[in-house]
Amino acid sequence: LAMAISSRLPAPCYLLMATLMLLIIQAQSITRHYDFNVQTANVTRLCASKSIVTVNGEYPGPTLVAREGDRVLVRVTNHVAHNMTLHWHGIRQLRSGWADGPAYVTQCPIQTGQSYVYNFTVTGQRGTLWWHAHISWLRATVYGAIVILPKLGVPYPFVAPHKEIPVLFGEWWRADTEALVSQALRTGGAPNISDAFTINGLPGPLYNCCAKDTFKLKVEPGKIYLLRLINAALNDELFFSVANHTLTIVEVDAVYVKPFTVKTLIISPGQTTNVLLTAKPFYPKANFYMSAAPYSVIRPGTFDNTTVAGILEYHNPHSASESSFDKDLPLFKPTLPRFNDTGLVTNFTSKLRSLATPQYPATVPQSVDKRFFFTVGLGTRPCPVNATCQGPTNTTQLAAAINNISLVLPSTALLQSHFTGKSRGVYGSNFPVMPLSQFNYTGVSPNNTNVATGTKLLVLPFNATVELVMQDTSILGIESHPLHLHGFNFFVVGQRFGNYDPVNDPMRFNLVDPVERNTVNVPAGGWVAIRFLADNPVVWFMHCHLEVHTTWGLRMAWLVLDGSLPNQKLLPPPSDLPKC
Ligand SMILES: *[C@@H]1O[C@H](CO)[C@@H](O)[C@H](O)[C@H]1NC(C)=O
Ligand SMILES: *[C@@H]1O[C@H](CO)[C@@H](O)[C@H](O)[C@H]1NC(C)=O
Ligand SMILES: *[C@@H]1O[C@H](CO)[C@@H](O)[C@H](O)[C@H]1NC(C)=O
Ligand SMILES: *[C@@H]1O[C@H](CO)[C@@H](O)[C@H](O)[C@H]1NC(C)=O
Ligand SMILES: *[C@@H]1O[C@H](CO)[C@@H](O)[C@H](O)[C@H]1NC(C)=O
Ligand SMILES: *[C@@H]1O[C@H](CO)[C@@H](O)[C@H](O)[C@H]1NC(C)=O
Ligand SMILES: *[C@@H]1O[C@H](CO)[C@@H](O)[C@H](O)[C@H]1NC(C)=O
Ligand SMILES: *[C@@H]1O[C@H](CO)[C@@H](O)[C@H](O)[C@H]1NC(C)=O
Ligand SMILES: *[C@@H]1O[C@H](CO)[C@@H](O)[C@H](O)[C@H]1NC(C)=O
Ligand SMILES: *[C@@H]1O[C@H](CO)[C@@H](O)[C@H](O)[C@H]1NC(C)=O
Ligand SMILES: *[C@@H]1O[C@H](CO)[C@@H](O)[C@H](O)[C@H]1NC(C)=O
Ligand SMILES: *[C@@H]1O[C@H](CO)[C@@H](O)[C@H](O)[C@H]1NC(C)=O
Ligand SMILES: [Cu+2]
Repeated sequence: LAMAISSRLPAPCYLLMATLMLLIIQAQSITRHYDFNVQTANVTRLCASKSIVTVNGEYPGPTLVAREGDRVLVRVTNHVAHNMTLHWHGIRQLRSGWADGPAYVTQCPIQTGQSYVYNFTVTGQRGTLWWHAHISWLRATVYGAIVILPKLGVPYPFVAPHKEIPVLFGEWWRADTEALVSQALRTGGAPNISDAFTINGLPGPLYNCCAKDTFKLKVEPGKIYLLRLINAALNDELFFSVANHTLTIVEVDAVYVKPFTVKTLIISPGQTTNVLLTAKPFYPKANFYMSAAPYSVIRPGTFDNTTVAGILEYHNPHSASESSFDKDLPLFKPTLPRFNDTGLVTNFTSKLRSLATPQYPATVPQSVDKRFFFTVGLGTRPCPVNATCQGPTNTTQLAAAINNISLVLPSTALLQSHFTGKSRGVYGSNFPVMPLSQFNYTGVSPNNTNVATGTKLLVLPFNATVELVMQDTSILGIESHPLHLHGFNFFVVGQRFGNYDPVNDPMRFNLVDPVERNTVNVPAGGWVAIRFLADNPVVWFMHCHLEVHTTWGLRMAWLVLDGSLPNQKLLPPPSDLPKC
């Protein structure tokens, strides 16, 4: 139409029209429709074929692309024998909690043969997030990238990349993970560790018989690439490095950061990190491994310490002979840190800062309405009568807790029971604001390591400013816990090792440009302080993103009350919301 009209108009009018159309396009947000069919697929990894649960038969699953401001409708149809829910990790879900996804928190599962349309808008976010199953351990294979493009005409606050590539780290078991986790829950012991890590579903050349299953990143000399890194592994924080190249961090958890350049980065399960990789200016006549391996302070042998590698291949656009992977070229490997290199992790995380510019401000709450102190860590539960358990002793099972409470999920959804006023007998509203018993959290572990169980929510008034300090404990050993909060981004205002000092530590808080994210590590034997604005009703899950710890109970839920204005209330549930 514009062309037809413009041909009959003088040039200035044409320009004006083009400008107007651009403005209209910019203002427009669209609805994006996705069909996600949950179905099994047979894939071969580590020389063995295995039937896995997937979306649309893809592993990893399809990339969901939206532009800031768009509405997204994902119709999920469950064709497998397992119950299913999907979570849009990091999407704020403003007033659309029904679409958040954690099973028995915001919804009952989508049962075999049923479907459910996840309906949400992408508001005030741009960057990389991801989606994953949020029931049992099905996210082992059911996950994919979410790419949120900036609004039309809005550039990145960094150099425009030549190409953008999602790079998803995963974790692979030869065994069936659902069988594995149900057995672990029966015995009270730790589930078997994984057999491999993957990059975009591929274990790569460092595992036996996997050379053909290798992720290859093809680059051209001199070009800049945006890698959208996602740690979708279940239980492992990962170091990542590309031989002979540096990585410039530009965004984490779909929030821009002040750029900085490293050789090695660390990424925890649940987290996303956008990095720029600049290809060498000339064809280097070499190939380079890009590798990831775990960071852990727990006992060697109790975590998967293998290394996944992909290959960075240079393609010379002007020379056909040099345009494919050549085995005869030298292959360089990055030097990954030792598995327990906490110093590097601390260095890296201390460099993460919000952009804090007028266009991308850091809206850190400067005053605090509600202060909370949570201990996070492991513990035990007594073995059922007459059973033999495989916990730390044969009379105990492994457990984990927040403020010593191991959350028991109800058999209906917390949000539904809240919304319908049927919370009695489902949950209590008395989650403790601090630990019931104080001890030297990072000193000698108390003799009684048992946790309590319960289904308790912590109630927040609408729009309260919250400060939460999360303190690791040494019970059964210190460990770093990536805590993920649904429904909000938060600012990481402080973190240190040892016990939190409520008098002196707040004086060192960064209230100017702290990093804003949705998943943060409680450092091993230390604490982290976060602040957020509770502007999103109603029920929001918070949990360790190490799946094994979530399973043991390192999880809780917030109840953010509706505000008084109509636009401060949770919308009514969609008619197809699954029932329990
Ligand atoms: C996977 O393989 C099994 C055994 O070979 C077969 O019975 C099944 O139909 C296959 N499933 C799919 C989705 O191809
Ligand atoms: C999605 O949610 C919006 C806001 O509640 C609603 O207006 C719209 O009808 C919903 N769309 C579908 C397909 O359910
Ligand atoms: C890669 O780095 C190694 C040292 O880490 C160096 O010896 C080698 O020359 C480099 N190769 C290229 C092609 O950059
Ligand atoms: C991985 O752990 C096993 C068992 O503790 C150990 O034998 C092996 O050397 C470790 N490998 C690496 C690469 O650290
Ligand atoms: C890391 O692990 C090695 C081998 O287990 C050990 O010798 C070393 O002391 C550990 N380093 C730290 C900082 O814990
Ligand atoms: C941490 O960073 C400092 C300053 O950049 C550096 O001197 C130190 O070696 C780093 N430590 C580790 C463990 O990487
Ligand atoms: C435990 O075993 C004893 C002896 O076999 C039996 O009498 C008792 O009923 C059992 N208790 C439970 C709770 O199963
Ligand atoms: C449990 O452990 C104790 C002490 O280690 C041992 O005496 C006992 O036989 C064990 N019980 C079972 C059922 O294995
Ligand atoms: C807590 O335990 C640590 C490690 O044993 C010790 O260094 C510290 O002094 C203890 N703190 C207090 C307040 O007792
Ligand atoms: C643990 O028990 C031992 C002896 O059983 C006792 O000496 C010690 O004081 C207890 N420790 C704590 C922290 O209660
Ligand atoms: C919510 O709180 C923030 C910060 O305290 C304030 O700026 C904002 O106006 C409040 N919004 C509403 C709707 O009350
Ligand atoms: C699926 O979910 C429903 C509703 O919560 C539950 O009754 C049923 O037992 C679950 N089925 C399986 C196979 O877990
Ligand atoms: Cu999550």
